[in-house]
Amino acid sequence: GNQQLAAQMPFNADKPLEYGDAARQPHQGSTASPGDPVATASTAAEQNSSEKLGSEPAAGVNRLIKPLDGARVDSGGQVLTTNQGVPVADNQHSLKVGLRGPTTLEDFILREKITHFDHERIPERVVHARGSAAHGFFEAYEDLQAVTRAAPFTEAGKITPVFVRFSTVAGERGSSDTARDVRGFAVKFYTDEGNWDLVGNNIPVFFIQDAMKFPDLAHAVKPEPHHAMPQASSAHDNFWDFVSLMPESTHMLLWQMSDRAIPRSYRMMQGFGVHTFRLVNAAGESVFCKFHWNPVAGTHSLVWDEAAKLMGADPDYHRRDLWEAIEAGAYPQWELGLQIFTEEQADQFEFDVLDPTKLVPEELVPVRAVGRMTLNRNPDNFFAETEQVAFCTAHVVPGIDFTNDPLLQGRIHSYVDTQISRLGGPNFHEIPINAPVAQVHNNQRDGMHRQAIHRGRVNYEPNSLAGGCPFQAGQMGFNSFPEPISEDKVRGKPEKFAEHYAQARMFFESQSPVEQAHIANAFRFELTKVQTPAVRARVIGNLIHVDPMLAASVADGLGMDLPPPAPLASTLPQPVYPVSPALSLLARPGATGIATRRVAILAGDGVDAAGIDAVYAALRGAGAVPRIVGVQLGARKAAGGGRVDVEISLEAGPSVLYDAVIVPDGADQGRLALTGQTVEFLRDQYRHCKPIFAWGSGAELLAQANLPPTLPDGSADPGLIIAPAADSAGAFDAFAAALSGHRPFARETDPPLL
Ligand code: HDE
Repeated sequence: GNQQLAAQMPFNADKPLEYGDAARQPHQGSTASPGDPVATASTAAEQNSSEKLGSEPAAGVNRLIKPLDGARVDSGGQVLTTNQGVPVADNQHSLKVGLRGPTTLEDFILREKITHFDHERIPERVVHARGSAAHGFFEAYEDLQAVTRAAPFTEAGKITPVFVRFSTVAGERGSSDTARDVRGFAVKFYTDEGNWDLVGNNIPVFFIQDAMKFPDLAHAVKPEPHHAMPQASSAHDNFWDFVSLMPESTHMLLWQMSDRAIPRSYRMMQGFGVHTFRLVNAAGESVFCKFHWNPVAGTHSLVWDEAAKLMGADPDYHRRDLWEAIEAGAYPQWELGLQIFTEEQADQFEFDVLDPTKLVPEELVPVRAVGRMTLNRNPDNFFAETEQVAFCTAHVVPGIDFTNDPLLQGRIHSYVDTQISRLGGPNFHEIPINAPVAQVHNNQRDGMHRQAIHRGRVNYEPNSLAGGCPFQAGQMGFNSFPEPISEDKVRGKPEKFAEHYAQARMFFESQSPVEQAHIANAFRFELTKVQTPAVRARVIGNLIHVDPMLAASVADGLGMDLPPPAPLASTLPQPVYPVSPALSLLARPGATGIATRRVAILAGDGVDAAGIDAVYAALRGAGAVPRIVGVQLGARKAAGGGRVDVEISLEAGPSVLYDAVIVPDGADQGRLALTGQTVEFLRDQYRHCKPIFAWGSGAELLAQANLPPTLPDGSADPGLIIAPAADSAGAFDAFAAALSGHRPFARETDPPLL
């Protein structure tokens, strides 16, 4: 019936659909549901469903607070209209007095179109402006009701829809993805007891201990206010001036200067809730908890020279990677881990669990895997979903509660507040991406852009005229954990907060030598950009307390003498933490092998087409992404008469876009061998420690590019596989092994040989 009705009506005149059963179904063609593919469906993952994404709300339920179908608009087969639904006859010409005359004020169609355009932009997020997001779901492994009544954890196998946004912090909305920066990792769980937002980062600690300092931190790292430079970079005087005067930032700085701050992919980084939270069970008993997201693909990073070049080659590198992985069905996954400990245990720790510059070592409290998150659908519309999603640390559900971490306490205020200015009013919870799956009933009314049409005369509680509804949930509702407190009202902090270096030392000592070298180099790079010598000296004065060798190496890199150590703020004995192997990126190679890794196969006239076909098939079979790269697009004449189609040119697809390179027999022939781009490509692959597989005369091309055949000490380079033929025994497997693990860093030198 609905379809027939729609067919009879040429325009969007859906007024009759307000009545009867038809009102509960989307007007055919004007909205689309995942089960109902439409001609204009543009993304492969559009068909993937979930409770949040899924189909129609039950009868009587406000469609605006239920799944997204009702909000999706598809204009396939539809006539162009104004925002009032009036069909537009001509979208190309304004209304003029004569063909060459002035435009009339009467042209409401022109004015509506231009006015709407004039207001298309909203303020970008003051921090975390650049980001990308995806839909998915969380699946619980087990029933956790003994420790928490939170809805996602009430039974094994329970599915909760999620929307996840990853971001950089400092850059503006159009900045580059691969800047050295902390990455945001914000998860909105649409639980059946309301929305729970776990608004975390990919680094488990933070720069500061108290919300009072956050505006200063953000001002210091953002572009300097007089000339708005530099974009998306902490490598400038203001940032280092601030942190050098804020020794509590030292631990975080070590993480930020590590390869954690230049991830290979959003899919290959951890996430952390950072603060200590509380879990509360139905009996009202509480334990402390730290949240961890561990990527199934393992933790992998870029190297700095590569990250810097990627900012030019593809500023959307992480955004594209996330989008393409989901479109290809290689759904990114993370395991959720909890570190659960009691208040009594916390009292025994050498650090204060309320201090967000400290982490709880996994060796002290193991991480218990409690579920898995899968991202399986890209947003339909970047603005409507990714830009308008509003994460708030205040969004907790029964079973999850706050602690007195003074940074967390300030965040509880900040996130709701910032949405009011960013999204233009207090009704941002009604924007479809923010609306909970759980129903919303209260007496909050009106405000800008109100969507819900509340019925009835009663908008207060208690009431008798509406039978007391909506009524208080009592024990069923959110009850704050009744933590007993009897203290003076003061500004200050506990003494353990004043110890700033012991965990920074633990982190540094837990890194592999390669990771340690990258940390030292990153300090050297950033401080080289700092113009004020006293700022450099103060930073190194802090590093002396972390590791004197690190401090000496950074000072040496800057051509300065070692300055005096910074004064210590704490008189307590410095704790000594054992090395924590879990803190090294190398601890998590991941379980997905070479899947989603991008491999360039260099090709030109005279290459071994059969060999290329074989490795191409083997790469595809393992889920990797091969690309045939050459001097110019199009068909190349292969050896023996076949042909190879070059998919992308060296110019458009430079080395940094690939995780590894294959150099077939015959690649040393013709134009490929003569170009500077080929040499640059191979040298960057080598410099960035990527696996290289050459067979036959392909090895000649490596020699022409001067790639060293062995490591500097004369031993074999584990990332350089040279074989007589594509199918030589063990050759491809050795290449795949080098590609699936971490990079063959053994060849790295500082400064680089090539
Ligand atoms: Fe945020 N932060 N933050 N932050 N934060 C924002 O909220 C703030 C902090 C984090 O993808 C803002 O909606 C204060 C820690 C993420 O949309 C704002 C303090 C952690 C995102 C804000 C902190 C984060 C934000 C800007 C110190 C890791 C992006 C736009 C008291 C645990 C979420 C917005 C998204 C965004 C304030 C510290 C993570 C202004 C005041 C610690 C992932 O409200």
